[in-house]
Amino acid sequence: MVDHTPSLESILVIIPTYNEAPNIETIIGRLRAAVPAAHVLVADDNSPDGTGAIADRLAASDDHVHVMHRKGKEGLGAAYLAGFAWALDAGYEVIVEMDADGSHQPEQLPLLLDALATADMVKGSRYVKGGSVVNWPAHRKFISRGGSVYSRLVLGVPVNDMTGGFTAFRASTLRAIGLDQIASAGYCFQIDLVRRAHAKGLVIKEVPIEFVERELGVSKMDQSIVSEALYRTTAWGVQHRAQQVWGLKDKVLKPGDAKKVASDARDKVQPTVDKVIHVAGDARHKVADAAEDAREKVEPVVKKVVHAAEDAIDKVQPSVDKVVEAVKPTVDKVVDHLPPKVAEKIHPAAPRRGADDES
Ligand SMILES: Nc1nc2c(ncn2[C@@H]2O[C@H](COP(=O)(O)OP(=O)(O)O)[C@@H](O)[C@H]2O)c(=O)[nH]1
Ligand SMILES: [Mg+2]
Repeated sequence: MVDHTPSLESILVIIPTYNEAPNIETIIGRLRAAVPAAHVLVADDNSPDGTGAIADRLAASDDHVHVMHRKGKEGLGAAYLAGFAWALDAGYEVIVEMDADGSHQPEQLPLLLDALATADMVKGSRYVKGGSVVNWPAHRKFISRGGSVYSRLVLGVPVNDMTGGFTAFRASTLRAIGLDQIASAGYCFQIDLVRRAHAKGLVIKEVPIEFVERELGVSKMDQSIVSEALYRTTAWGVQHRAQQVWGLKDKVLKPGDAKKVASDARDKVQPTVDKVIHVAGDARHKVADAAEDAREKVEPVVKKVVHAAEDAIDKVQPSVDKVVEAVKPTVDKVVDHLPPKVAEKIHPAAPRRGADDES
C-alpha cells in the first residue's frame, strides 16, 4: 500500500495533554529543535493545571505550534481522533502521535520518519531489538509487556509493541483505517489503530526506541484503562477469529460466489462434455455406416435368394397346375357327395347338389 514518499515538510505531531503544565514547554522546545519542519498540535482536554494556556502562549510566538482546546477529559483516544481529523483537514501528509511527558524522545522522531518512507505506519517500539524502557516500575513493565504479547496473540498482528504511543502515520493510512468507527478511549486506542491498519493490509514497521518514564507530573493510567484494553482486545480477538472462520466458510459457500463457482465448474466440465458428445456422434456415424455397409453386403444375397425362390416357384408351378387339373374331377365328385353346407365351405365354386333340382 506504500504509494509515494510523503513530504517531510508536511508533518504534524499531535501531543495530547491532560495536566502536563510542567512538561509541555520542554517537550515542544525539544521537538522544534529535533525536527524543525514539524508542526505541533497540542490537544488539551481543558487541563485544570493550565496546560492549555501555556500551549496558547507558545503558539502565539511560533507559527508551527497549534492548540486544540477540548471541553473536558475524554481520554487519549478521543483527543487523538479530534487531532487526526484536524490534521487531515489541514492537509498534513505525515501525522505523529507523541506523549507530552518526555517518555517519547523527540530526538528519536527522525528514526520513525525515515522508516515511514517505506511504510504506511511506523511504531517506535520498546520491544524489538535495541528498544528499551527506562525507569519503569516492575508492575508497569508487566502490564505493558503482557498487554502487547496478549493483544499480539489474540489479534494475530505481527507487531511487538502493540500499546506504544509513539507512532508515525501517512495521512493515507489514517484515511484508510476508518477513524469514525473507533470507540476506544484509553491505551487500547493504540492497539485498535494497529489492528485496523493490519486488517487493511498496510505496511507497519517498528523501529527501536528508548522509552523514558516521566520525571514530572503524574501518569493518567488507571485500572479502568487497563480493563478497557483487556476486554476490548479480547472482544476483537474473538471477532477476528470468528471472521477467519466465517471467511473460510464464505470461501466455500458464499452465495454470491455460487454462480461463479457454477460457471467455473461448467467451464471445466464443458470440454469433457464436448469430447463425449463428439465421440458419441462419431460412434453413431460409425454404427450407421456399418449398418449401411452390412445392408449393401446383405442385399444382393437377399435378392439372389428371392430370385432363386421365384425361379423355383416358376419351375414348380406347371407341375402343381397339372396335379391340380388331374385331381380336380375326383375332388368334384367327392364334393358332390358332401352335404351342401360343408361342400360350400371347402369349394365355394362347386356345383351344389340339388341346387338345380330346386330351380
Ligand atoms: N487530551 C488528553 N490527553 C491525555 C488523556 N489521558 C492521558 N493523556 C495524555 O497522554 C499522554 C500519555 O499519558 P500518561 O499519563 O503519560 O500515560 P503513561 O505514560 O502510560 O503513564 C500524556 O501526554 C497525557 O497527558 C486525556 O484524557 N486527554
Ligand atoms: Mg507517560
